Amino acid sequence: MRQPLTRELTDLLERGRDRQLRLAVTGLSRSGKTAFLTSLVHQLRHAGLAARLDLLPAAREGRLLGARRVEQQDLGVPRFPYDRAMAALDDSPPRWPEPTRGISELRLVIRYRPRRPGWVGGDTRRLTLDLFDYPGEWLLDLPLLGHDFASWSRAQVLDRGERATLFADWRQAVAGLDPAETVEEGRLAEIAERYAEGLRAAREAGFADLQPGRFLLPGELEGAPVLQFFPLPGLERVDQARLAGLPPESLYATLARRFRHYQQHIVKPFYREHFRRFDRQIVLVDVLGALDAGPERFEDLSRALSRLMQSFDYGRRSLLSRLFAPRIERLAIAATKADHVTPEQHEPLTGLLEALLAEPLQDLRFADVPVRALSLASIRATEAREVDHQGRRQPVLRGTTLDGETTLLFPGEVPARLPDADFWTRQGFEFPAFRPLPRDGDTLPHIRLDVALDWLIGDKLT
Ligand SMILES: Nc1nc2c(ncn2[C@@H]2O[C@H](COP(=O)(O)OP(=O)(O)OP(=O)(O)O)[C@@H](O)[C@H]2O)c(=O)[nH]1
Ligand SMILES: [Mg+2]
Repeated sequence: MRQPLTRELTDLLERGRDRQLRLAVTGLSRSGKTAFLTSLVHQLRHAGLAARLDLLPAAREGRLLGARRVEQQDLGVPRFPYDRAMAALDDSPPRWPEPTRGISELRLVIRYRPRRPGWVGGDTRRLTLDLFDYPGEWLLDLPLLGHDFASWSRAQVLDRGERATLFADWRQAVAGLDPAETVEEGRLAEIAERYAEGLRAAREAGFADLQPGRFLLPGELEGAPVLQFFPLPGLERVDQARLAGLPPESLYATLARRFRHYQQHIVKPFYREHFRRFDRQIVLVDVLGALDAGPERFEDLSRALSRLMQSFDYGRRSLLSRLFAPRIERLAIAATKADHVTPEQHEPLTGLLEALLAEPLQDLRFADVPVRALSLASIRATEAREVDHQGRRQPVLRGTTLDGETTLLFPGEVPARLPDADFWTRQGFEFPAFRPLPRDGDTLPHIRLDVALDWLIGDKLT
């Protein structure tokens, strides 16, 4: 026990001396967390050399000397696969890093020269930055911690819109089940599998608000009974006292037990270990992807985000702070993949992000947590150009699609507010996914990653 204690103590001292930060990169599945982390590590490693970080004062002033990966804090957690991500980006043709399937960590030591060298410690300083990456699917288990089985079941609305179709098999399987009946083990596993299939189909169709996260990416839990539960529809019509009095072998009691086990033994440890304490946070949102996918998906993203931000809720009532007491000093919210639209659309994109997060932003302001909203591209995959269109200059993008076709296009206008019904009927968005640009030895091109870095760590580099 001595070793971890000593390490914790050193960490504490370093943190006290403002030389250590833990940054939480938060985002739903496919929001761009891994791309952000890869580019962040890459840019900081090449700071002072080829990296273009003009909007980060320490870099602009030539004081940022670079960064090195060092042994991370928790040796039991895999290391963030930076080299693998870079190898994919440098492949020919370049590829995006793989979707994340488990947790990983990385510790970066940044060297810089302070603006005013102190009396002790020479004229260079070090800032240790702890980062971690995980599958976005697991993030939505955080709001699940705030529920009991009955309220969670009620919160899963699966009988409307497109979800009704995606979950049709599961709905048929649970229809007519009585909470009081005893259901055989194999049958439970089968219904749970139908539920997992529904979740997978919904993810495939672009929905974001999907729980439980481990059903989508079970990792080492594949096939374990703890993953064999599902919400029970219609519980609101059953008397609470009757539910509470049902015998342990009843369907209701069995599912509720598994739900609690999932909360206590899977979700809680994950958050305790990785989100327990962090100083700064960036929330990444693929706003453009949701706009492209249409009103129902956009609505779904909005719901998922507000549930998520409620759990992080930076005020006193927060679920996370009640559970683990994190102390967050500042937050960035970023619309990712901004290179999917032409540069003059970046401002409305940030406006739309703020509209999407209006409620949590209000809470943050109230809790006096400094927030900054921006749009960025961690790894820019397009070039902005202009063409003559009917006698006018028209901004366009040039990029290469995943199947290798190089195109010029104007993807569309981003509404600066939450889109109304009219927008959805009028708007034509064209959003192919692009291949990363070949970098030919250059640093990874980005849009405003330096602004995000300045907000998140710049004050520690003065
Ligand atoms: N054009 C563009 N595409 C991006 C950018 N960042 C991410 N993407 C695209 O978004 C996809 C998902 O990005 P990831 O970084 O893997 O997302 P993630 O949040 O780590 O996703 P999970 O690991 O599944 O939770 C990538 O494969 C790219 O296609 C960007 O800066 N520009
Ligand atoms: Mg990832």
